[in-house]
Amino acid sequence: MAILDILEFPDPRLRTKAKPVTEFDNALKTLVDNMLQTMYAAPGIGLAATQVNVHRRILVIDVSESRDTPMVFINPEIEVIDPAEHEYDEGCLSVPGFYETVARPGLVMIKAQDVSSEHFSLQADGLLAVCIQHEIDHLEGKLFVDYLSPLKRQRIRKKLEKQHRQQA
Ligand code: GNR
Ligand code: NI
Repeated sequence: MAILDILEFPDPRLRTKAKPVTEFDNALKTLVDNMLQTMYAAPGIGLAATQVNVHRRILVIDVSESRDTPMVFINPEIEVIDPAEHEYDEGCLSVPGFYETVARPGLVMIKAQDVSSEHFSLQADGLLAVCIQHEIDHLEGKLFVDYLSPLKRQRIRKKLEKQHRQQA
């Protein structure tokens, strides 16, 4: 297994729209294992393939307290069940160190495939609903900072660009 590098805002590669997975092969299983290891090591509650510069529709999530309930979503589709929005203080491994309130629908239905291509569906509320929507946004090239005011987004961008310059 391997820990993968995570792209950070404002890296333009985070704006890539991911393509559907068509081959459910061993390379997919290895990528999913590496994404899970990367998510747990970070630590994070979710990771989209986009964040590790793989532009395919793959998500991993674990919102359990005990960190022992990995969930994998391939080619996820989302349907809003209850559009009433819930606010949550969101963070992102691609926007390290920043947390801001984002409002999203509180109840959604997810249809996806597992690593063996089996179809499944799942209703999600609470933190799982927040996380799934945050991750599906990544596959569309969208980040939680896009929901903030341009001023807040620019402040975050400048701070991260400065950090990246100092690391270089
Ligand atoms: O680890 C993460 N925590 C988190 C907290 C609130 C809302 C969303 C998230 S997802 C984030 C991991 C990540 O960046 N996934 O894309
Ligand atoms: Ni994120």
